[in-house]
This record gives sequence, C-alpha cells and structure tokens, in this order.
Amino acid sequence: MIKAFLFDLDGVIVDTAIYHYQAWRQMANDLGFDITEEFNEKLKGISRMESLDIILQHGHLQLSEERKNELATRKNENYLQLVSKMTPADILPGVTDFFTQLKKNNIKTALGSVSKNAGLILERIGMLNDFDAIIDGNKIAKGKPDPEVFLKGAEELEVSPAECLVFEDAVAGVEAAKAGGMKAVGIGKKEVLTKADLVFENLVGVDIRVLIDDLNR
Ligand code: B16
Ligand code: MG
Repeated sequence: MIKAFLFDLDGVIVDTAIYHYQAWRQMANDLGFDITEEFNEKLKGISRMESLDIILQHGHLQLSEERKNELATRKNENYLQLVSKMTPADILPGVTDFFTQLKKNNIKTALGSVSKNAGLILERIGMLNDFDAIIDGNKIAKGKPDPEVFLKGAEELEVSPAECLVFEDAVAGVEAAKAGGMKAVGIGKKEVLTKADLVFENLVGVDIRVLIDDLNR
C-alpha cells in the first residue's frame, strides 16, 4: 500500500533549526529584544515570512512590508553563511542507512520542505540526487500545515496520497501530512507529535519492512 516516502528536510535529514535560530536571534537582538530556543520551536516548518511575523509580534513590533522584506533578506544572508559550512557529516544519524534500504526496496522518495534553500542544503550534504522529486519553498504557495508541499510531492511521484508516508519533526508538518490524507511518522517526541501514526526519536535502526507492516496493521 505504501509506495512512496516523503521527507521533511529540517529536523529529519539535517538539523538546520539551530542555524535558523541563530540568524533569527541575531535579527531580534538587533531590534532590541530576544528569543529563546523554546520560542524557536514554534517556527519549525513555518515559512520565512510567517516566521518573521511571529517573531515581530513577540517583540511587539509593527513594521512596513518594505522593512520586513529587508529584515527577511538580511536574516537569510546570515543563515546562508551558517549553512554554507555544512557537509555530509551534518546528515542526521540513521538517514544514510535508511536511504540505502529505500533504494533496495524500490520505494520512491520526495523531499517536502518549505525552505527556499532546500536545494542548496541538499547539495552541501551531498544528497541532491537521492530524491525522485524535490518540492521546496520555491514550488509552493502555502506553507505547512497546508498539505500543498506533500500533495505536490505525491503528484510528481505519480502516487496517491494514501500511498505516501511522510517523515516530519514539526507539529505543523504532521498536520500537513494528515490534511493531505497521508500517514505520518514523527521524528522527535511522542508528547509533542501527538497526531503522528508512529513516532521515533530518530531514524537509527528503523527497518522499513517492519515499519510498513506496523502501519498496515
Ligand atoms: P527558508 P522544513 C523549514 O524547513 C524550517 O523548518 C523553518 O524553520 C523555516 O522557516 C522554513 O523552512 C523556511 O526556510 O527561510 O530557508 O526558506 O522543516 O520545511 O524543511
Ligand atoms: Mg522540519
């Protein structure tokens, strides 16, 4: 029944959340307030401009569209400087073995990330050719929890949503998968990813045959 696996990038394949946090925090500090790592959790899977709005609201600031665009551009430049140093060593534990199993079992793969920098990050970590389809922030109009990013992935892979399994670390991402009629594996904590069909701490030791059997049960 499951024919395709769709992967979120940040938090599943690599941990870029830390770099997003550093770059947003720098911006907030320049504007005279601070954000915590706990606050940053709310930004996972949320698009750049929506993240900016949430941060500005937190700092009680209302700015013009022009100023917001300037801030988002500068944040992205700082973020790009941080991610430019990434290498294949930044691939999260278990991911490489998991992809080896996928290839052996002829399972189709797609990336479903709202990041406009997804292609560049995949290139840095040497995984640009590991996906049959790449849907990123440049191809979608609506961010997670809207299902668009995953529905486009299913479409490009020519499978139905019911044949897809999504891997997500963010609450908004699990919601997007569910809204698209897909099953979802959460990567992280069970208490947080309550809507996921199954939750793993990471992909270390996850056997895809056992996983698919468990989901079909
Ligand atoms: P960018 P994902 C998301 O990636 C991040 O989780 C989120 O924190 C970020 O704001 C968003 O990408 C946009 O990223 O500024 O690079 O376009 O989790 O969907 O892979
Ligand atoms: Mg994520």
